[in-house]
Amino acid sequence: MSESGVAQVGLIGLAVMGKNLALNIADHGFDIAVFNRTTAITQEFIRENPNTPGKLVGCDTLADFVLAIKKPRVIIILVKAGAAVDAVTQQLIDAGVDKSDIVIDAGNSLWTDTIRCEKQYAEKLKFFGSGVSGGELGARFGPSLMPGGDPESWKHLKPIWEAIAAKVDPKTGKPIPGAEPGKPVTGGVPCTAYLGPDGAGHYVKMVHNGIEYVDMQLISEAYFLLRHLLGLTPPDLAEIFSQWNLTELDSYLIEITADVLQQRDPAKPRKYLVDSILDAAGQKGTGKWTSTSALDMGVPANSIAEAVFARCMSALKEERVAASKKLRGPKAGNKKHGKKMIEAIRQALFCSKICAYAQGFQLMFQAQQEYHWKFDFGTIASIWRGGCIIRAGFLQKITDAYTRDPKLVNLLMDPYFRKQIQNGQDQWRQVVALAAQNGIAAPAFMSALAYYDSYRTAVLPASLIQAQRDYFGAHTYERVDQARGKFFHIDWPDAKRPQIEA
Ligand code: NBP
Repeated sequence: MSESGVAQVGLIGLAVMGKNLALNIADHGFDIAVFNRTTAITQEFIRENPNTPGKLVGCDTLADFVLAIKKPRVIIILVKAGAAVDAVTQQLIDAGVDKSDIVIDAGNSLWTDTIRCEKQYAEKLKFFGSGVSGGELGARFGPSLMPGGDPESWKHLKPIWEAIAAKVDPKTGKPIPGAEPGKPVTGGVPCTAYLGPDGAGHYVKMVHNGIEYVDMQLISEAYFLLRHLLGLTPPDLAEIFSQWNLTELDSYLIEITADVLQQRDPAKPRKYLVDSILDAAGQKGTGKWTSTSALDMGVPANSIAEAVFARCMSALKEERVAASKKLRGPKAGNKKHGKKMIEAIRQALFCSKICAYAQGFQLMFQAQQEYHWKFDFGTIASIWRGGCIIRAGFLQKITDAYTRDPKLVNLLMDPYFRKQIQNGQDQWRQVVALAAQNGIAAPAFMSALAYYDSYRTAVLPASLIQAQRDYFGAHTYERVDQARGKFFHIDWPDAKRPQIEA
């Protein structure tokens, strides 16, 4: 049962994210009303957490839940993205939420849904969107939070979001570790900032996830090359990734990779778990959304899409097993490479990572024009420095790049990133060539290099594509010696005849 109007905030949806975020909010002294569609889950949650610094008010009905929260109500929804968000929003309206109340969808919703919901429910409540990243532990002890919506609503959410977000050291930009139940981190810069109206926060969260896909793919390709080119074992590799975590590659994903590679299989302790896990990657859709958005807007985010396709390819396990017995390639592996090759793969990973982030930021650059947002890219990179899955020392370098030049069109043009690629590109090319020669699939390394080489090429072969298009479909072409926007067409079959009399 609820007490009337005591809670400063409410939260609906007590699955992995909701439970942990509610405890994080309570740890920061906020009284919070909680509700879950399946009542037993609410009751168990309250039973298991009797002594939180802020009070947890368990509610069995939505009517009780709405009454339990002070007005104007701030209500966070953390349910499955899609239809459930609309269902819960409508139920809140039916239960008495009104126009002065703010409903925050903190799930992984498609940004266009957030734009639609803000409009659709405008007469009934203030609908707001926020990305939350960091998984279970992030939600519990400090996520990265990416809010977007009406700025007035943000004023009500801001104190809660700034309190519960991950914190970074203002001098080093590194995450401040050490939060524990009941003892949150105090001080530091919170990993949250208002990003813009309607779907801006969910768009940024989606791109974060797209980058996460490619970050993970690149790390797994580095692992695979080290294993198959050099014949290294999981514990050797764990050591290498631990060492890499002390370099420019320092990041949460590299850190957990080192941990993963040390893990023995609980069912077969002589084996390493990574060798017992089926090589078929799952996906929930945010990488696909990012790639679809890139295709829709014509932004070349090829490595992000490649990472999604790599998961699709991995899922074709049975077909790949059958093909492996029929389709021939070179014999992989040349264990003579040694330490120099380890460093070359590290450089290839770092250069590819720079290109992947360049694509993600280029995508957001285009989206802000499409949706009339005004992103501060330095701020976006800064709120990803802690709490989220792609957190990395590298993000401080991105913030620095946009501080140097807020109008930077592509990260590759920043002096720091230019220099890093200049330093690493010979080794990057060597690794990509070796992967090809040895028949080892490294699609994200290869597509990142193709992105780099295409982006730095003043004249691409697209002139021939335009000629072909004009030939078969009269699609017209622009000329190098005329202003952009002037289009030409010729009657192509005539071109076979001599144009100039000898
Ligand atoms: P899930 O995405 O697994 O959703 C489960 C929750 O949704 C349960 O509380 C369930 O209630 C509730 N729910 C559903 Br399903 N349909 C409902 C409906 N029609 N009405 C009311 N409640 C409904 O939970 P999650 O993994 O905690 O994720 C929550 C959100 O956060 C999602 O959008 C997810 O994409 C996003 N996210 C997740 C992670 C992660 O690491 N898991 C990270 C970042 C963001 P029930 O108990 O009654 O079934």
